[in-house]
Amino acid sequence: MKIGILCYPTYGGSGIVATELGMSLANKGYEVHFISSNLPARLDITNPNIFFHKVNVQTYPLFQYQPYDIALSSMIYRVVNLYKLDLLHAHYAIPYAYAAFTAKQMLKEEGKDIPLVTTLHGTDITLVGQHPSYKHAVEFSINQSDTVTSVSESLKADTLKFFNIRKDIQVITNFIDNTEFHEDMICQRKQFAAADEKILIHVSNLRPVKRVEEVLQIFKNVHAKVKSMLIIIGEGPDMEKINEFMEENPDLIGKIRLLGKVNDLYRILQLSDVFLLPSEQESFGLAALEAMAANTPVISSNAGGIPEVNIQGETGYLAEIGNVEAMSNYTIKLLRDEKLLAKMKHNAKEQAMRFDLKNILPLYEKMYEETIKNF
Ligand code: GMT
Repeated sequence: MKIGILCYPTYGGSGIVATELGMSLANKGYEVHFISSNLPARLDITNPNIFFHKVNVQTYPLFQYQPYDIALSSMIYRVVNLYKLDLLHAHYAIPYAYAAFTAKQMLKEEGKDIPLVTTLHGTDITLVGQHPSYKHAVEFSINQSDTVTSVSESLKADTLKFFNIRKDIQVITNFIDNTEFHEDMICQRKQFAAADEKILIHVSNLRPVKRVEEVLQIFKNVHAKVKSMLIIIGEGPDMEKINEFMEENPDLIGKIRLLGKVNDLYRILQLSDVFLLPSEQESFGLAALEAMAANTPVISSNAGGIPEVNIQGETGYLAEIGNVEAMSNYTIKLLRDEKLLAKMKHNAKEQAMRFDLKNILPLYEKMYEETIKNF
């Protein structure tokens, strides 16, 4: 089967899910064509079954906004024709499902067509997709997709609540390739923390929904009770909030390490004791699953799909969105009790095994086969 994957080339979220899925399919012999604005962050382009097609936007002084979506649908149309693709898989509704629909219309002009699968990832439904500027186009392109999947039950419920959807939505959760977590990948703890210090970690795109100011406040509360340091991985608009916090709390400057965008994330996750995710919205929380795959329990909010991943009292603890005190107290309790911490580290890994690639990939393959069969 020849599959076209349309995705963002990002370091996290939908871009990572799309890339990991495409690479796993390529390893099984599928021919996979990535169509994106840049080479996706984790894509192994040396795999002979993987192709990358960069969307080139022709800039012109007349345009106040460059027409990316037109360039994208033209590229989709060209790649489908050139490589005789069997199926398109759009990751994130905006603009991918919409652009794929336009490409399908172009193909129909020539008496051709291609099945389209759209996977909803989160903010395309809960945040950006809700805006009146996009809402109708998002609803339209979901309804025009041949198959629609969502990464959690919670996101499926939100989609049905916020939009008028005529399609059945299949839940295929995000996944993790546990084989990528090797013992010999463990970094030296002493590179980051003293022997008696605990390590807290947060990984995100530092957008307002991630509530990084709460990560910092939780760390401050924990640090007052438990010898600890905080690692923050990622870049984004709320970076300034971190700088402001450090200016207001100079005694903590040496205890906060900002690592920016990191490629071999697992190496650092593996040496952490607790992962913080106080998000205001999270359709799934892939970052939490990645932490669990590295034996790291999660202290989180109970937003969206997080409770489907992080299990209260087993793989970590959850509190109401914004309840910094509860998240701080849970972290302190966990870090003070070595036995509990060891048990939760073990449980976190077991939970990650439930979401293992080998369990989820066959669901995607079956869904592709059924989509083509019913087309
Ligand atoms: O978290 C983000 O803001 C990025 C966003 C994306 O689409 O790239 O992530 C969403 O998709 C991820 C992969 O399916 C989910 O694990 C995240 O929970 C989801 N983010 C939100 O819902 C805020």
